[in-house]
Amino acid sequence: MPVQKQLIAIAATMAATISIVFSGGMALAANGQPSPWQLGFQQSATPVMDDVVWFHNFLLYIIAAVSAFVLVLLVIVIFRFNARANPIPSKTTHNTTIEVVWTVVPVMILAAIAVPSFRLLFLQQTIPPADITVKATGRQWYWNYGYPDSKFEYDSYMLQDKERKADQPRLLAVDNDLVVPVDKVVRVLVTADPIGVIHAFAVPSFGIKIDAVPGRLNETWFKATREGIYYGQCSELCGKDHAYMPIAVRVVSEGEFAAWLEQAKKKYARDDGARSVAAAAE
Ligand SMILES: [Cu+2]
Repeated sequence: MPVQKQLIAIAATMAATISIVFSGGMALAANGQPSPWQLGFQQSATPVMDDVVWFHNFLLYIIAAVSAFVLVLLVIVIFRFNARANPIPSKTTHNTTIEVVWTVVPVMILAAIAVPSFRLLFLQQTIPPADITVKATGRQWYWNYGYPDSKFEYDSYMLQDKERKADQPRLLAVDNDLVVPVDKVVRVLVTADPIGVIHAFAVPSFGIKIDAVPGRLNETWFKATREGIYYGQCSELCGKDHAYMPIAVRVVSEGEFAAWLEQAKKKYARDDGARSVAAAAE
């Protein structure tokens, strides 16, 4: 019975594929970076991203219910009201009740979506009093990070394969991370080289993505609730090395941050903006 064997083989392949996809999806626990066969978002590390994940799941339930309902209606129409099953077509027209229902119910669904949607938008857009401010400047093609309160800045380049340690992810790890303290509100000022192009600063685990525009200062914020390294990428097509200017944010304890800040002030002392000015003048 070759047909049966074929069917069994197909079923087995499908089951194997599904289990691989789901086991991989379940294994998405990798902190702050994508994982193979990942389903859904990267793990959230901020209150904003928690809400993004919640809103995403909420919408998923709504669209699944709407799609299933429309599918049921279609199936009913196809089988019950086709020409063969229904030789004498009904001339029914207008039904006030159903017209009210199909107007009011979608309005209620949209209102149910709008309320949490606007709440999330306001949460993202309203920057709470910041504990620390950092500035991210998109350049061709790397990021420059500044700590305006401490008056220093430094460049952050992607690590090439030969520079990378075994545990550092390819195309994401950088030489100098953006370092911030855990459980603190970090305001991020985002801009691009004044003589450059548009980039975008995005870190999926933090739920932030904002354009870096030459001559314009955008701002966003995050409050990381767990220590670790969180990766993002430039998210605006910016040129030939667009794919090679990743963002790495290292979230550390308050003590570690203070220690890092002290040594960074000395290490990057000469980069107190002089280079930006020089680069702009070139
Ligand atoms: Cu870019």
